[in-house]
Amino acid sequence: PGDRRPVRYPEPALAARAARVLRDNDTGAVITAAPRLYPHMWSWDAAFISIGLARLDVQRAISELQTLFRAQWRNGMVPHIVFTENDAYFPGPDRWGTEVAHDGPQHVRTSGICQPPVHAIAVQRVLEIGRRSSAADRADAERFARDIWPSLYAWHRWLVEYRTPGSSGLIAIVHGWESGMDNSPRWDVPYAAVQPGAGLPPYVRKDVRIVGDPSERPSDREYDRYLWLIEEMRRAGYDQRKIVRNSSFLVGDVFVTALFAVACDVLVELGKEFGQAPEEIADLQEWADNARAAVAGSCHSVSGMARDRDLRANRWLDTQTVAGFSPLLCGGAPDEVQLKLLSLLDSDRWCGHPELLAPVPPSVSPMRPGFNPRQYWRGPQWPVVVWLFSWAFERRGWHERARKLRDGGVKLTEDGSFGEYYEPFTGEPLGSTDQSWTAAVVLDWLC
Ligand code: 9YW
Repeated sequence: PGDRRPVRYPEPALAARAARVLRDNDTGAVITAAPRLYPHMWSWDAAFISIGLARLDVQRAISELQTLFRAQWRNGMVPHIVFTENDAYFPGPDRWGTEVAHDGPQHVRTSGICQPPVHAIAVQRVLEIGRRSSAADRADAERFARDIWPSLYAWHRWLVEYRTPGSSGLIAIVHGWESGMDNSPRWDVPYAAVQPGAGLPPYVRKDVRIVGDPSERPSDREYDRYLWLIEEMRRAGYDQRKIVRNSSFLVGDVFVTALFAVACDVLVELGKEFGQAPEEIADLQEWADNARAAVAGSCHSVSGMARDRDLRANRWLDTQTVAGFSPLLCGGAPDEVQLKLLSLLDSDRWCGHPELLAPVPPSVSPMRPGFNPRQYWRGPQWPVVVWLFSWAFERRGWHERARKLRDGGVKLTEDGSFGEYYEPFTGEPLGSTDQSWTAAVVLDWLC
């Protein structure tokens, strides 16, 4: 189809625009995830944002992560949203009502669930960039990496302590939002079992008023279920044990588990470097091994694709999405499985699909029934997902593969709109534009 978009920015101009997006989304206190649609701080967005920011201002990158971790709950959970004063987003802090939580943070309002644990990866990246910058940046980044390590350890420990129920070893999520891939078809089967109760308080969505075409967003039926799960948690006082025991949604998330494994590896590296407690480093090593084994253990015997597990219904979820490539992020699967996954990733079912504008993985294969090129996590390409695979491949020594993904990511985003997600055949930016994490990963690719 070719690139039918009106403009293509050369790299220096694209980087300048990306920097501008981050500056414009800065409220002074936080960099919001997107200007209108997401006027708060999101947990995994903040991690990616700090990576992009480090290219511009190491101090600012550090303070972004510090702001997020100041909202860490006393039990160790890093909440998925830290709310600003802006009330243009629903569900806001009143709907979450996390004041009832015994372990909640003080002085700041947050949601009551979490998001993928990519923060250690961000801290290490900020450190690397800080070290290549001025002497002052180097010293600050090193101090920061040392000081934040115990909070990162507490966050990882929370995931193990509260979120590894059952024998699969996968990290469990209690809401699709915790996966970061909100309405992915990965969750269709477990969500079908969520029955919103009569006691669901009425609500009015705000997202569909901002995104012009509501068909690019989750449906109202999906939102009822999202809101019902929040209602269940609020009624349980955000007590994790109760939630994991009773909530209508409990799924072992293979993508989160893979990211957790590799983030634990990173924390081990940082821990050794900065002389953190040996027992804690040993914990992280064990958690990484267990998580890696859980990811490998989820792989389908024929396709090799990694699978989520519905922990309520006790069955594997076979829906094939980009999360099926999780073993490539963290390693640990047998060589033949890995090779199978790499050739699948290259094939016309994924990055090699002849009609893709940019050869990077869509959220769902264009060959799968149910693939929708315009709808959120049901088909579009997401630059942050590309960044994660590219980063992981670089770390694994697959430089050529990492470079190809990076080049594909730049091609996808060179229209300079910094879309939240992209239509894979036309490259049309969808959802929000000037999305901070898109600008951030582009900056990391270009600088
Ligand atoms: C929502 C902010 C967030 C991301 C999620 C993404 C979307 C928010 O936006 O969720 O209200 O649906 O799915 O991963 O963190 O960018």
